Formats: sequence, structure tokens, C-alpha cells
Amino acid sequence: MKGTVYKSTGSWYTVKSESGDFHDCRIRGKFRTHGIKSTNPVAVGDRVVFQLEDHGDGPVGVISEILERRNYIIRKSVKLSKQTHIIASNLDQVFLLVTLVNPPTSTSFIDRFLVTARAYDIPAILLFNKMDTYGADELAEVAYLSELYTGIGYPCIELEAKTGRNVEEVRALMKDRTSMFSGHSGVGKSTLINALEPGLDLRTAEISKQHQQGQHTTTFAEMFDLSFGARIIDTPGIKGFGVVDMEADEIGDYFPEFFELKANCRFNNCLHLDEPQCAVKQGLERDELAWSRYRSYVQMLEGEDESYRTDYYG
Ligand SMILES: Nc1nc2c(ncn2[C@@H]2O[C@H](COP(=O)(O)OP(=O)(O)O)[C@@H](O)[C@H]2O)c(=O)[nH]1
Ligand SMILES: [Mg+2]
Ligand SMILES: [Zn+2]
Repeated sequence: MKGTVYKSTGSWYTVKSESGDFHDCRIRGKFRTHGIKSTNPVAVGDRVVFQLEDHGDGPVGVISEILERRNYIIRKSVKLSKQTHIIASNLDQVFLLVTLVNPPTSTSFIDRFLVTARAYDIPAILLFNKMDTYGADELAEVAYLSELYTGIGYPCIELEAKTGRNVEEVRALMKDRTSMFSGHSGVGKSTLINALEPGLDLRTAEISKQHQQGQHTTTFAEMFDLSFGARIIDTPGIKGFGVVDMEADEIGDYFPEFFELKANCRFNNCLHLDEPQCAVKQGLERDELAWSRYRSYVQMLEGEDESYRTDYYG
């Protein structure tokens, strides 16, 4: 039988079969790990092959194979260790909730998030929440950012999770897909999830700072079916994505609008810094690219902001 992993405790896995039944499963034998050194062989979101066996105490599922992952998000199981923990796999999209105030979300935070999503190969959507609280300046700022990010290829939705405005749009995007929500603490994740599916209480945000320490090997993501045919992945303690290790010359490729121009740079290994005849610098000077994006890029490149290597706690 084939199925999808909804929950994992480390030794037991809850697998939903294609016919919609949930089974408690264990793993047996060696897995093809697809080249990932991971502390957990099977992650939430994995598509697996399993068999039901009965040794007298009722049927128990045995997972024998993991189908190839379309994508996956990881974190280091121990700091600086090569071993990684796969948080979840096969995500269709990730939503980043953004608020301009209460709390502020910086463009550098947004950009680091988008770079990570791209490195993971997961489509990202921006949700500008709490629109009802903004004055003229903030509304203009949201309009500017929406146009900027839409132009780069990231869908943007203006949202009021509290009043319900445009929640229907989010719901429509989520139908038949597996999604994850991210964003700083206080941006409205719980409110949105509650508006989408009243009664579903995810753990995403409510984890104390203290609790975050040292729980790297003990927390597991969990997947939930929503009533309107969507799946949501809840990742306790991480509001972002875990870590991606990137080489300096890769980072620019994860800024789609820079990547598009790269072929026009004089040097094919151009880092868009002080190189002559750099198409990205020219684009900036002609106001065809946003300086805020470039600043985020340089920050990441200089590693002056190391957050892209660490979990994003809100
Ligand atoms: N005015 C307004 N308040 C909101 C909106 N969405 C969430 N909030 C409020 O923002 C606060 C934090 O929301 P919460 O969902 O707990 O954020 P989380 O930490 O991301 O889960 C709560 O007081 C919510 O009622 C919104 O669209 N408009
Ligand atoms: Mg919350
Ligand atoms: Zn360049």
C-alpha cells in the first residue's frame, strides 16, 4: 500500500493510506535515503510504501520504502553537525505572514525567508496581514511591497485574518495542497488558522524561548487535514524553515530578478558587488531593481547577518 506520513514520534509513524485510513507504522530494513544524512529516516509529508502485518496483536504497518521527495525542509540536529533532521517533506507552498507594525517585519527578513524557500524549492506566498490597522503610510508601503514582490513572482494577498477579509483567497490557494505558515510571533498565524478551520489549534507559535533550546531532536512536525480539502503542516518551535547552507555564489541565484540578469553580467561568476559591467548594478541604477532587495542580498553575502543559517524563531 502507498500512503503519506502525517505524524512521527521517532519510532512510530502515522500513515494515511490512499484509501484514507490511518495506520500506525514502524520502519524495517534499510532505506534508500536519497543521499541525505538525516537523523530521522522518515519525515512528515513523506510518501511511503507500507504493508500491514499481524503477529497476533492486531495489524501493524511496516514501512519498506520512501518515495522520492519533491522537496524537504531541514534543520541541523546538533549545531555544526553534518547530520540533519528532516522537518517535513513534499510541501506545495509556504505562506509568510507579514505585518508592517505590531510586530514589524523587515524586508531583510522577508528576503531571507524567500531565499530559503527558493533554495528548498518551495513556492512562497506573502500574506500582508492586519490591513485594517494601517494608516495611509502603511497602506502605501503594502501597495509598494505587493507590487515589488508580485513583480518578482511571489503572489501577495492583503489580509485581515481577524475580520475574515480575503481569508477566502487563502483558502482557495490551499485547496488540495500541503501548506505551511510562517512569520514572526504576533503576525496572526493562529488567528488565520482559526479563521480557516475553527477549532484547529496548532502549536506553531506558542513555545517559550526556553523551551526552544535543546529540543532540536525532540520536536516533530505534524500534518493535518482541513475540512475544505487542504493539508497543513504544523512545525512546533520553528516558525521558519530551519537551515540551508549556501555558498556565496549561490545566494544571488535565489533572488530571481538578479538571476534573470546574471547572463548579462560581464563575468559569469559575478557576485554583483564591484565587478565592472554588472547587469544587476545597472538594473539598480535604472531603478529596475529594488535597493531593499540588493541590501538583503549583500547582507546575506557578507554573512553579516547569519540568520539565514539558523532557525527563524519569531
Ligand atoms: N486588527 C487585527 N488584528 C489581528 C489580525 N490578525 C491577528 N490579529 C491579532 O494579532 C494578535 C496576534 O495574533 P496571533 O494569531 O496570536 O499571532 P501568531 O503569534 O502569529 O499566532 C492577536 O491579538 C490577534 O487578534 C488582523 O487581521 N487585524
Ligand atoms: Mg499563534
Ligand atoms: Zn553582476
